[in-house]
Amino acid sequence: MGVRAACEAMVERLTRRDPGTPKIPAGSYCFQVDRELSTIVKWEPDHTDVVQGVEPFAHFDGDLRAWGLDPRFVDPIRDLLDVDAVDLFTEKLNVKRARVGGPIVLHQDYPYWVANSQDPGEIATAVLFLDDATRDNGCLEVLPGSHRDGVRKPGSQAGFGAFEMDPTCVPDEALVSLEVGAGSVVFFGSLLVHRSAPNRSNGDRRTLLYSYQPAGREASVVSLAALLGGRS
Ligand SMILES: O=C(O)CCC(=O)C(=O)O
Repeated sequence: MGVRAACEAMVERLTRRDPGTPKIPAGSYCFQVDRELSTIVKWEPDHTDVVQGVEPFAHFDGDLRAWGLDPRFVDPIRDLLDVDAVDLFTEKLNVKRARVGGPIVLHQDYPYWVANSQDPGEIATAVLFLDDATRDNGCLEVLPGSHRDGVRKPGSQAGFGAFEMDPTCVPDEALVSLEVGAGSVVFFGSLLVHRSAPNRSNGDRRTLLYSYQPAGREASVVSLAALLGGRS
């Protein structure tokens, strides 16, 4: 199955399910746990019937797992991590729907992964843009050089929101907007400071993110399953 079709099929499947759990606001997001599938669906906080994203899914979606093992992602990641072989650590789909897709707020990936990885410093991500990404539809914005400056101070929020950075600590003009065409892939490590703005356009702005670690380590779904009391 083509990659866009596989993503939309997964969203459709998850939208039809009723996992019987509440939608819980946490930080800037709204999460719903699906224990049976050991996954988390993110809903748009201002439109809680619209999916914002899903993470993880390679353990239940064979098509999307196969895409994540494509050498066009894996080979550059092996170089980036300087290892011979890598495995998936986690996967995320962001669908940022036309007009209603909200922001992904300023953050590094590192703090989100401290609790469930062997070493978040040894995880790197490939972002595949499924649509042209522009300032208007909420392209990725990155802080050049931030991957060399270590882990930033957490923001002042409590709970899950503490993983987010204080949005005022980086001036808007320091961020570079990655306006890239559909089919582009952006690779980065867990320390890069990044965000993306709401989608103000009439088209979706979807990204598929695969995060990798050196081979032989447990995928994040193992700790997630333990946490959720679901599959292991
Ligand atoms: O899709 C995006 O705009 C940002 C992706 C990202 O940084 C995330 O979901 O953590």
